[in-house]
Amino acid sequence: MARCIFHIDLDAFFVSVEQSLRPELQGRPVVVGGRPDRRGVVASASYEARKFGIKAGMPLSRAYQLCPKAIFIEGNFPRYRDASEKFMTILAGYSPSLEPVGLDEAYMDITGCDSHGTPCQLAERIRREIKTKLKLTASIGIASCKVVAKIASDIAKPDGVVEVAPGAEKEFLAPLPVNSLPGVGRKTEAVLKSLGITTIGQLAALPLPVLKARLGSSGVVLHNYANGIDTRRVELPGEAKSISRETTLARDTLDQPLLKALLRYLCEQVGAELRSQDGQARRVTLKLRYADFDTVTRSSTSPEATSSDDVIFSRAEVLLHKALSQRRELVHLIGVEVSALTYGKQLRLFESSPRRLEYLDRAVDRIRKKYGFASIQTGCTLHLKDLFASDLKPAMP
Ligand code: TTP
Ligand code: MG
Repeated sequence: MARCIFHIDLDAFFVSVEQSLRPELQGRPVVVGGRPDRRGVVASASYEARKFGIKAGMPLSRAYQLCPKAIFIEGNFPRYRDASEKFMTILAGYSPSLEPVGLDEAYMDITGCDSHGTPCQLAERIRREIKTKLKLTASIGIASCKVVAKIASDIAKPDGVVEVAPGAEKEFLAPLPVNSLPGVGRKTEAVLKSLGITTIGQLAALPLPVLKARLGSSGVVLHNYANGIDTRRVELPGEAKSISRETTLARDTLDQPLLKALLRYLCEQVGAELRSQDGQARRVTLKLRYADFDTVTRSSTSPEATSSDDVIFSRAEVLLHKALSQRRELVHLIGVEVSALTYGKQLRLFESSPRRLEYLDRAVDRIRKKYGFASIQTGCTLHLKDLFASDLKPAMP
C-alpha cells in the first residue's frame, strides 16, 4: 500500500506571527530581520513584500531598495518558539507519526488514518484548526513520499493544499525546475545546466552513471528524487545526532575578528542547545562557504566530550585559522556543528575546570532564557553588538 505523507509548512512564519499580534500589518509588505539601516539579512518576508522581489537571506539594505515602504521589524525569537510549540501540539493531535523540521514545518505519516475522511479533508481540517487557534496559515503537500510532499507544499503556498496521487509523482515533478528539489543549490544547478538539464523531468531521464560521475553519491539521491523515489521514513524526534547553527554574512568578508566573533556567537548558541538537551559532543565541525559558493567543512574529534562554550569555540577557532590560512577568499557563510553526541550526566575521571566552565555556561543559559540571548555578551561577541541587537538570529537551513 502506498504511504500517505503530509508536509505542513507555515506561510511567512515570523512575519505571520507578527501580523497575528498586530492586525494593522496584515496585507502589507512586511520584513522580519531588523532595521534596514543596520547590517543583517531578511529572515522572513510577507507575500506582499515578495512581490517586490524581497527574499529570505537578502541583505536588509537591498530589501529596502526594492521596497522602501515595507515595514521592517526586529522580530522576537521567543515569540516564534512559542507559536512553533503550539503549532506542533496541534499536529500531534492528528497523528503520532510526526517529525518536526525546524520551527515551522513538519512531516506526518497518515497512512491508514481515515477517521477524518480523505487526506484532503484531513489537511483542510488541520489548516482550519491552525487558522482558528493561531491565526496563522499553513500550506500542506500530500504525497506518497517525503520529497514529493515537500515540493507539493511549496507549490501549494500560500494558504493551500496540493495532493499528488500515488503513481503521478514523476508526472508532477517533470515540468518543475531542478532547483525545486531539496539539495540542488546554485553549484549543483550549474553542473546540471552544463549537462543541458534544467527541469526535473530531464534529470529523471539522465542515465544514473552520468549523474554519479558528475555529482558522486548525491547524484544517486537526486536521481531517485527526480523519479519520485524517496524511502525516508517519517522519524519521530529523538535525541539529535548533531546540532548546528550557521549564518550568512550581509557582505562577503575576510575580516578575521568579525568571523571569529560570529563563530563565538554560533558556538554559544550550539552550546546552549546542547546543554538544554543534557548532551555533550566530541566532534566540532566548521563550515565555510566562500564568495564563489564553494563550501568546505573541517572537523576535529576529541576523546573528551564537552558542552562548554569555551571548549567548543576553542576547537572551532583552530579549524577557522587553519581554513583561512589555506584559502584566502572572501567568506559568504560561516557555521558550526557539534556531533558524536552523548546524553545524560556523565561520570568523569577528570572533574576539573571544564566542569566548572559548564556550570558557568548553565548560569548564563538561565539568564539568557529570562532576558534574551543578547543580555550577556562575551568579550569576543561584543564585536557583534550592532549585528545582534535583538535575539532574532535563528539557524538558517
Ligand atoms: P521558511 O518556512 O523557509 O520561510 P517562511 O515561513 O518565512 O516562508 P514560506 O511561506 O516560504 O514558508 O522558514 C521559516 C522561518 O525560518 C522564517 O519565517 C524565518 C526563519 N528563516 C530565517 O531566519 N532565515 C532564512 O534564511 C530562512 C529561509 C528562514
Ligand atoms: Mg514556512
